Amino acid sequence: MYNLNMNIMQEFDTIAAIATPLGTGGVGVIRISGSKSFDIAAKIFNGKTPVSGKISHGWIEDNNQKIDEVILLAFKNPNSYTGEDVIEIQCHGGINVVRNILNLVLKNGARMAERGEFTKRAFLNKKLDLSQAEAVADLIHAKTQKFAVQSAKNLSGVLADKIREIKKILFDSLSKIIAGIDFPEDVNEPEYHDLITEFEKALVEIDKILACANTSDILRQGVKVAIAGKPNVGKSSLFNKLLNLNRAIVTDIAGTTRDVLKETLDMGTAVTLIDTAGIHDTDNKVEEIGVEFSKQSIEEADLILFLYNAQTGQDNDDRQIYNLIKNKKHLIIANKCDLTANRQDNAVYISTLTGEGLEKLRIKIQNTVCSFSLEDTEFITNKRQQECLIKCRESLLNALDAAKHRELQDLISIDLKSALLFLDEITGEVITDEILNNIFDHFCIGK
Ligand SMILES: Nc1nc2c(ncn2[C@@H]2O[C@H](COP(=O)(O)OP(=O)(O)OP(=O)(O)O)[C@@H](O)[C@H]2O)c(=O)[nH]1
Ligand SMILES: [Mg+2]
Repeated sequence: MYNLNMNIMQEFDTIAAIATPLGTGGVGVIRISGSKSFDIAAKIFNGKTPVSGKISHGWIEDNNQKIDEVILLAFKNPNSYTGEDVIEIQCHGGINVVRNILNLVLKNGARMAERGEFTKRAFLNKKLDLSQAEAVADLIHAKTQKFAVQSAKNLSGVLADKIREIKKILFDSLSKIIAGIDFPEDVNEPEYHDLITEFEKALVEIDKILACANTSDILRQGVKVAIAGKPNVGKSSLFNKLLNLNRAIVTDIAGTTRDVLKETLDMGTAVTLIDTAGIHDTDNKVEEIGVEFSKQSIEEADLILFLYNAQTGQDNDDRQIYNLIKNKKHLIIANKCDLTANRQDNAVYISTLTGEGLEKLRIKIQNTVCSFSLEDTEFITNKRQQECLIKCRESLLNALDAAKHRELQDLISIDLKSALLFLDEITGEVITDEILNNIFDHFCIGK
C-alpha cells in the first residue's frame, strides 16, 4: 500500500525508452529518466554540455563512431515530466537510428522502461495525481476528437479538483466531529442538521460526476452499431462502404460472413461498427455458431441497422429478424434499391453498389449516434473511478442516515472516514500495488 502523504521524492534506477512510434518519421525521441541520465548523456553525446531547461545540439557517438546528429533536451529534477533528471534525445526518425541510440543508452547504464513507467514515476513523484495519469493514457488512446478534448480536461485536473472539493466538505465535517469527541469540554459537537446539509451537498457533487458515467463509457468505448439481417442482403457490403475500406469479404454466396467483425469509426462520437453473420436456420455447425454470435451482438448493440433486400421486399424470415430487434433502437434499411424502382415503406433505400442513399443513411446514423452523447460531459471517468465513487456514495449515505437518526457521532465518523478513503483512491493518495500496476500496464512503452 502506498501512502503518498510522505513528502519524499522516490529513488529509482535510470530508465530509457523510445518515446515516438517505431517507424519512419521526421524525428524520433529517446527518453531517459533517473539519476544517471546526465552521466549517460555525457558519455554518448558530443556537443555542448547539457544544461537544464536548455537545448543542446551535437552528435551521438559510440566510441567516436558517429551515430546521428541530434538535439538534446535536458531537465533537472524536479522540473521534468517524471520529477527526476530527464534527458530527451531528438534524432532522425529512422527505425534503426532510434534503436541504435536506445541500445547505446542501455549499454551505458540505463534499463529498458516498462509500460507507463515514466508516467508511473511522475505519479509517485507527485507530478500528477492518479486521475491525471489515467488521463494521459486516455489522451494517447483517444479514438475521437471529442474524447481527446475531454481527456485533456482531466489531464489539466478537472476531475481531481472536483474530488478535492468533495473531500474538503467531508474532511471539514470529520474534523468538527473529532474535535467534539476529543475535546468535549471546549468544543461542542457539530449540529446534526449541519452535518446533514454538508453530506447532502457532497452527495449532489458525487451524483453530478456519476451522471456523466454513461456518456463517459460511450465516449470511451464508442456506440455499438450492429448491421443485422438475412444472409446475402448486403450487410458486409454496407459495412465496407461505411468504413470506406474493403474489410469484410463480400460474395454472392449466402452465409459468407461467419465471424463477427468490428471496426471503429469516428462520427463525432466513436462508433464500433459490427458486421454479423446473416441470421437464418442452418444445419451447418460453423454457420450456426456465427448466427449465435450475431444474436449476441444484436443484444449488446446500442443501435441496429436492420437490412433487407429492396427487390424482394420483406418475407417471413426478415420479419422474424425484425421481431428480434424491434424493441431496440434501430434503422430499417432496404438495400439493392438499384434493382427496383419500388419505394413504399418507411425504410431508408440504399444501394451499396451504386452508392444511392448512402450519404442520407450516414447522416441518419450520425444523428442517432450523437443523440447518445449530445450533452457535453463535464466529467470523464473510467470504471475504476466510477466504482470508487459508488462505494464512497454508499458510505456517505450510511453517514447521512446515521446523522438523520441522531446516532453517536463517533459512528458517523467511521462512515465518513471510509467515504474519504474511496475518494483518496481516485486521486491515488492511498493505493495498492495491484491497482497501480493494473493502471500503468495499459500504457505504451515510452510514456
Ligand atoms: N445489385 C446489388 N447487389 C448488391 C448490393 N449490395 C450487395 N450486393 C451483392 O449482394 C451479394 C451479397 O453481399 P454481402 O455484402 O456479402 O451480403 P451479406 O449480407 O454480408 O451476406 P452474408 O455474409 O452471407 O450474410 C454480393 O454479391 C454483393 O455484391 C447492392 O446494393 N446492389
Ligand atoms: Mg456478410
